[in-house]
Amino acid sequence: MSGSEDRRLILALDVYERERALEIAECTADYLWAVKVNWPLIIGSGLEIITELKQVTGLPIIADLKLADIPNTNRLIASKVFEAGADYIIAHGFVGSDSVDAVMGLGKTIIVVEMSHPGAKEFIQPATDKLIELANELEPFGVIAPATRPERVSYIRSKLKPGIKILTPGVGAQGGRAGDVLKAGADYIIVGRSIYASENPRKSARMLYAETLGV
Ligand code: O7E
Repeated sequence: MSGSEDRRLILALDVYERERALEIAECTADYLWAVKVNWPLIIGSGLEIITELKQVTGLPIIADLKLADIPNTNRLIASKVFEAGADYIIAHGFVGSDSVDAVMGLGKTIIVVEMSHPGAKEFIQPATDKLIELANELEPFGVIAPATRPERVSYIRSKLKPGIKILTPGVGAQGGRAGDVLKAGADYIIVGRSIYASENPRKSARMLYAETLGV
């Protein structure tokens, strides 16, 4: 294990309970680039969990709220979440550039251009080219692309402006493999159940971290 600059693993901390979340984050932090907080943890533990996770891990926190509202509502939500200490927010792009822009005006933003589940083929994948165009225009920190489809990650990388990061959920429980998706052009892998639901989260995080080295 070394400095955070070579870390490409993001923990998707999708548990409800505050104590469990803090315990898992603390014991895996050495192998992570960031911790991603989604609705289950915010509903279960409150927004203050963002501040606590930052204190316990010292890592960046990604608030995965998949914001998809009108600009004013996106702004109202994002401002409270950044205030709580989130370093990045994930927003949907399909609601349009004004809605995404409202979030980007407040802090670092990650736009969804394609999702990892089978249903993503129905509506999101047909819009991916336009969502990539939106990202190229707005230049967010990064985009979300599916680790379950490395060929789509290669495609997205080929169309995306250099410098915009690609973050890929779907490794492990959803069937994606770290090496394949990193080789396809992903910058980071996002992993939830394969770490937090394993018998030994620290060991699982260490093994995934090792897989990301040297790809
Ligand atoms: O399958 P797991 O348990 O490894 O968890 C994956 C996490 O990534 C989980 O928090 C899920 O909500 C999220 N995710 C996907 O699985 N697929 C996507 O397409 C997008 C995300 C995600 O991170 O959303 C960002 C918009």
